[in-house]
Amino acid sequence: MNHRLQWDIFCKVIDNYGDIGVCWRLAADLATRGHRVRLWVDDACALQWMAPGGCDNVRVIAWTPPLALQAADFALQPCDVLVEAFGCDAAPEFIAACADQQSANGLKPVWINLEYLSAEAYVERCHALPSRVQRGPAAGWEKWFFYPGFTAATGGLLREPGLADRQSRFDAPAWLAAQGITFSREKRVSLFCYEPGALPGLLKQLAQHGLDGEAVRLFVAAGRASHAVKAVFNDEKCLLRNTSGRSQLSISYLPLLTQNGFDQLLWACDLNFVRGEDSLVRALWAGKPLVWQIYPQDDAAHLDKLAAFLDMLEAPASLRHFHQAWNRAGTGHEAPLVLQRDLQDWQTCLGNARERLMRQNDLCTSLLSFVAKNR
Ligand code: TRH
Repeated sequence: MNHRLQWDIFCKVIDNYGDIGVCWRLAADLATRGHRVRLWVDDACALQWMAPGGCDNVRVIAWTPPLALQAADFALQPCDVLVEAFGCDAAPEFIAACADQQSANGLKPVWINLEYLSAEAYVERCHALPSRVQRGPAAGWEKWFFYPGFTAATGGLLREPGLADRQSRFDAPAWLAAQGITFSREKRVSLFCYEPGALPGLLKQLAQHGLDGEAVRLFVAAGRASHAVKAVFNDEKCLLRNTSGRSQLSISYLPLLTQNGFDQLLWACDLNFVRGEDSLVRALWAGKPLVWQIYPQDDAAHLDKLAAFLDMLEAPASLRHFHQAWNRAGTGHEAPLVLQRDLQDWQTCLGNARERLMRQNDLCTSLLSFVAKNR
């Protein structure tokens, strides 16, 4: 059992919502397990809608120089664990303050570099490796690479205690009623994406055929996904109907949801389109068929990452095929037709993956035992 530790998490928001989304989840998870967290972030805007209620024992502090160490009570509550999220470097004055602490009382923080999520093989090789700090006031200290991942030899995935309970108590008809929609036989699909080239093709397919003949209600996430869908409708109004002039597709544009509200959306749907990192993990926990739009990198390194993820899933051919189309760069790609049979295969695949992953330690549990061993 860990005693109550003081964690300092440093987060730089690059773009989109994943960096802060993951850091917030980690901070809140640690706090609900009894720890204290200072979350230093250069742009906390998104927390206003992701987590408007905040969380006891998490202090969100602006990461702007000079760092407000005094106001953050650093001297009273020195850092036990320092987390640099996604390869960012913690503020130098923070490291200097940790080094001063060490000269005063001999204690130094466990220093963790929390990496991006990947199913690639290097993750198991590099997880929990130390790297010696070469210069500055903390020269000679160890920094540890900590990799989230999908196997027992990695740091695992964020999964807060109580998630499965919340999910099993979820009432989909009540959730739909709260959206002003009566429970019906429509297939429910959520869409959280960037601007996939196959989006017009998918919307056309859904409007003309639904999902293999069943009408579809598409819940479109606020922001880039909703702009992308509206742009297709502006361009291709006439294509989005079937031959009898009717559309099989109804669309609900969503406001920005809290992270808990976003989970509920994923639980309520029969098929979830997700992107980036955090929504992918949440869709895995939802255990429903999913399609992932991976964050694209200039050198196309994301394609290996995508292939490794599909291997980890043991994805059937139809799911791989759909992912290839959904992640192809450029515009105007067809979206492969999704049949009922495919959806059933995807459901089996995602249900099995959820079960496997649920048996592994979650990221917070792994971090806590790692810290206990390395203090
Ligand atoms: O926003 P993203 O595309 O973030 C990405 C990835 O993390 C990527 O790896 C990183 O390099 C890049 O940012 C900079 O997708 P992601 O990771 O799913 O994060 C979205 C977060 O937003 C997630 O925590 C869920 C949350 N969210 C809500 O809470 N409510 C909402 O309504 C929506 C749409 C999202």
